[in-house]
Amino acid sequence: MTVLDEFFAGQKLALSKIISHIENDGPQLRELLPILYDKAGRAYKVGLTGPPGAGKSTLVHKLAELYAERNHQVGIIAVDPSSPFTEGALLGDRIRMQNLAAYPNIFIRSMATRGSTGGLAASTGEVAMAMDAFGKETILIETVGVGQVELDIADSCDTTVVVLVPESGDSIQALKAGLMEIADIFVINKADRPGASKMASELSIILDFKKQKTGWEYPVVKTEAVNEIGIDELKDKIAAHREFLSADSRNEYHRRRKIKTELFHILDKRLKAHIAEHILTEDVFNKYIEQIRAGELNPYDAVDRIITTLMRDIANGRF
Ligand SMILES: Nc1nc2c(ncn2[C@@H]2O[C@H](COP(=O)(O)OP(=O)(O)OP(=O)(O)O)[C@@H](O)[C@H]2O)c(=O)[nH]1
Ligand SMILES: [Mg+2]
Repeated sequence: MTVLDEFFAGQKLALSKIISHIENDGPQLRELLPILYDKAGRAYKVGLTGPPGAGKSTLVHKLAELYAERNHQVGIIAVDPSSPFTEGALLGDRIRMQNLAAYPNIFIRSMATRGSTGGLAASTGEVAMAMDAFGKETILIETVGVGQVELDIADSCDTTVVVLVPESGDSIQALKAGLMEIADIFVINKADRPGASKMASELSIILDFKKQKTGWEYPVVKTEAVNEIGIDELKDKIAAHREFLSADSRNEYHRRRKIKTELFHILDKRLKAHIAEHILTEDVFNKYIEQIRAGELNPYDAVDRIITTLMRDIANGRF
């Protein structure tokens, strides 16, 4: 039996192996990904993002339990769960992962961001696709939102949940970080701490503007993830947003945009991989760098040369 047979027979170990292939960017991917693509397309993807330590992992795990208890197939992708800001988070994540092991219908995978610019690892979309093809119905993707606009999570998920905490200035922070922009649902977690209600009303005022643009009534859900308070409501709001999307005419526009993003992503990856492996090898790179520094070559002409080599490779069937 091949790994793929095992995968389609529903063996979790095979899913793990396939995800490792994806992460390691193995040569078999060119054949593997279209097979997964054919089987995927049914899962609903929910992204949870927010500042370090806001309680994203705790929320994701409680949500996953709720789904799992209703016999739902759940996948969890935790991107970079060990942010340097929250010491001990990794240990917490490990303990939670062990708790989830009790549910046969939950599959969890952690990924490192590996220096890709957004909060999402480069292959997160493909890992989600593997889970989708495996039969996961809801995929929860956790990523830390620090500073930069988290556009990629919004692009690859159906519903984006931004998790904040009542600490002062957080709503302003969210505005700055562009988190306001991408959120479909806001969560104020750690609502056991003072300031949650004040923050909720501040947010609601800003959200009224957003609603006028999109027609979606942006919910602000107060939760206490550790005490399992508000998780049911969050689950209901996710379901409501899903319903809203399916009835929304702009959804067609988003679907088209998603495919476009996907095409560029694949193109970008394939071109860069070929160039890095076959054209801009270490030696060539060093030669270019020296020539550019010596003023003998400018970067524009260098790129022309790379493209010329690329076209020759294509013409010779080496691409
Ligand atoms: N008081 C309080 N603490 C909470 C609540 N939810 C989570 N925590 C605690 O907050 C800390 C961080 O929780 P995590 O779920 O690891 O937060 P995170 O956002 O995933 O953190 P990173 O992935 O490191 O960014 C943990 O010690 C949790 O127990 C809550 O509702 N109230
Ligand atoms: Mg976490």
